[in-house]
Amino acid sequence: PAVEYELEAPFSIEYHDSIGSTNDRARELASEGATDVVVLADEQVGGRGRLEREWSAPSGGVWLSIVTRPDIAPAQAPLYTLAVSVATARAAREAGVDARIKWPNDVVVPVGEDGEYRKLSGILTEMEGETDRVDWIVVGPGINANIDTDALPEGATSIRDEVGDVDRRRFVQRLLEEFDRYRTDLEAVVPAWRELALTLGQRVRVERATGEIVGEAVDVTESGALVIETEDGQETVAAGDCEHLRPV
Ligand code: BT5
Repeated sequence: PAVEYELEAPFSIEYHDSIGSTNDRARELASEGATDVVVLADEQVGGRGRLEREWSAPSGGVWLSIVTRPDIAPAQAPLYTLAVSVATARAAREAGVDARIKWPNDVVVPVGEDGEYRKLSGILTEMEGETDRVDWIVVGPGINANIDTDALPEGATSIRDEVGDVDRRRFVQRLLEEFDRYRTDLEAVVPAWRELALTLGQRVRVERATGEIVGEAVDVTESGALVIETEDGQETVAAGDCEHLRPV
């Protein structure tokens, strides 16, 4: 295999040199009853973003999906996404990258002072369950690790282009350790997230199927929704309703 993923993290690892989408494989494992499993790949040929968008995932990246079965309500699931974004940003920072979080699900590297950024990582969260309780949740972060930015869509960056290649085994180990810590202490997620957020304090435009909102991003709620101060007062946007968020 391209990477030896013998980890000490409290998850078992299923590694693939190449796969369609780690989230698809993780969903399959989840529906068979698996938990605390991580599907990892060097390359994905059918990587997925949110809202049926494509995710480019050439060899050299860190493409993974975490399967867990937490005792939480679906409304708390966005906290799992935030927890993984904190874990990803921390692992990237330890590798020397100036990683920050762009609400709701991106880890980015700021460029200049005006809120612009390049995207280092995105997260796709999927789940199944009842209205009051999640059955399983799959959180899938993709990180542009040891990849030339030329091989990625415009607006992307990679760990290689920021600081040089990273030890992927160590990176994944740190990401999973951090995630494991926050999933057992969900109240700590939002405070940790705020410290790394690029979005807070920015004037932003959020596009939703139901229309756009422009204003200053002032906070996230305890379930991970973004609070925006507009001319007409405060509005709250759930992560799932956000199609695009841009600084304006
Ligand atoms: C995301 O979607 O940012 C979630 C991406 C999740 C990918 C991981 S990899 C492991 C797991 N398995 C999967 O199949 N998926 C997850 P979204 O917010 O919709 O952003 C998608 C947009 O980001 C695309 O429309 C492109 O513009 C851009 N993009 C695509 N590939 C990229 C890349 N490698 N780096 C940066 N930007 C990219």
